Amino acid sequence: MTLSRFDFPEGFLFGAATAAYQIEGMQWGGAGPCHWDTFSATPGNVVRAENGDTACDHYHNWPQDLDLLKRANMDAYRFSTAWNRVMPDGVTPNPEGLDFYDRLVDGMLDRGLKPFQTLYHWEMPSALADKGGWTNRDTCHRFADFAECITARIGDRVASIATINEPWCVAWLSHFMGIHAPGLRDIRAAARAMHHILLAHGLAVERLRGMGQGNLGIVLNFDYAQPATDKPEDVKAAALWDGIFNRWFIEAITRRTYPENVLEGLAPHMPANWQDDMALIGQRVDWLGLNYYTRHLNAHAPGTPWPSLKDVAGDRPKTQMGWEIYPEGLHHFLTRMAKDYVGDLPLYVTENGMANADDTDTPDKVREDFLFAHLAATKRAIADGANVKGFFYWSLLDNYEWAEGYEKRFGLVHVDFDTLKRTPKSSYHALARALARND
Ligand code: IFM
Repeated sequence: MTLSRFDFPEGFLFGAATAAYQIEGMQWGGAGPCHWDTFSATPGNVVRAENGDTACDHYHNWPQDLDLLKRANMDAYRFSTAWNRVMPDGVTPNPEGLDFYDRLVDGMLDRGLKPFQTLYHWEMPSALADKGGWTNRDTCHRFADFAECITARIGDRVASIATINEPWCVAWLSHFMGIHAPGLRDIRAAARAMHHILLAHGLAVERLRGMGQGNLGIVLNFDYAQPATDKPEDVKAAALWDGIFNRWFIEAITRRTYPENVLEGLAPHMPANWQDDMALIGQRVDWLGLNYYTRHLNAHAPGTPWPSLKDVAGDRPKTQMGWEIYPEGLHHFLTRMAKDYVGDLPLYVTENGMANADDTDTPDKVREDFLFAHLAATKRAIADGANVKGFFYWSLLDNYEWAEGYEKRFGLVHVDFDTLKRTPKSSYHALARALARND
C-alpha cells in the first residue's frame, strides 16, 4: 500500500532524524572529547574501532544535507546539539559550537524546515564522564546548565526541544549491558543512570520552562516485549523486559512511579532518597516522542541472576541489524500511550527506520516497504485514537551506528565514507513522491 501525505491529518509533519555525533565530525569546530571517543578507542567495543571524528562531515556539508531534506518535500528536521561541542569541557561555552548551531537552525528556517532539537543524543563530555557521568547526580545539574546555554542561543527559533534521546539506551544498554559508552556492566551504576537520566530531564524541563521556552518533550524508545512461549515464567520474563525497557520511563514521566517488577531488582542500588525526585521527573511535558524499531521475544533464563532474561529469535524477516521487522509494534505503542498514559498529548514518531546493506546501484525496495508499512501502522493508530502529529524517518544519511561503526546503513541517502559523496537511494525518491504537495 502506498500512502501519501494526504492520507494523514492536515498539519501532520514528515521529517527525518539524525544526531550530532553520528554525522557532524567532531574533529572540527572546537568540540571537546566525549565518552564515545574513548569507548571506541578501546579495542573490542566498536567495529573496526571507528569513531565520530569525521562521520559524514555534516559540519561542513550541512547546506547540502538540509537541501536533501527540502528536496524530499519534508516539513521538519530532527537534529541534536552536542553537549561536547557546545561545552567542550562540559561546563564552559564554546562560541564556535554555538555559532555552528545558530547557522544550522537558520539554514533550516531558510528552507522552510521546522527545527526539532534534541539536547542529549549521547555526547557525554569526557570531563564529566571522568566524574562518573550519569552515575553522578551532579551531572544532572550540569546538563540543565547546558540546556540553558544552548537554548539561550537558538531557543527563539526551534519548533520543539527534546531533553533526552532514548533514556533506556543511555542507562541500561550503556551501564548494565555494556554495549554503548561508557560500556559498564554494573547493576549499581545502571540503577543510578536509570534514575539520573530522568532527573536530568526533569531539571532541564524546569530550567527551560523558567526561561519561557515552550514545546518541551522527551524521546523514549520502545521495544515490543512478547513472551517466547505461554509458560508462566516466560510471560513474567516479557513483563519484566517491558518494565525495564518501556514502563520504567513512561511511568516515571506520567505517573511519578517506577514499576514494581523492576524495583524488585534495582531498589537496593538506587540513589538515596530517589523518591523525592519523582515530582520533578513527572512534571508536565508538551509532547512525547516514540522511537520504535522492533520486538523481542523474551524467555526466563534459569540459573542466572536478576533479571534472569534471555532473547529467543523470532521468525519475521530481519534487518541488517538482525532486528525483526514488526510494524504492528508501532501501532501497539502509539495506541497504548494514548490509552494508558498520555491521553490526547501530541505524540511524534521521532525515529523509525531500518539498516540495510545498501550500495548505490541497487534499489532499497526493502526500506521502502519497511517505511510504508510503518506509516500505515501510524495511520491506523491515528484512526484508533492516538494523537500522532508527525513521523521522522531514521535516518536522513547513512551514519555512525555507534558500536556497529559505519557498517550498518540506515540512511535514505547513501554516504560513501571515503569521499563523503551523498547519493539518494530509491527509498528517498519514493518518500519524496509521497510527500509532494499539490501546490
Ligand atoms: O542510530 C540510532 C540512534 O542514534 C538512536 N536510535 C536508534 C538508531 C538506530 O540504532
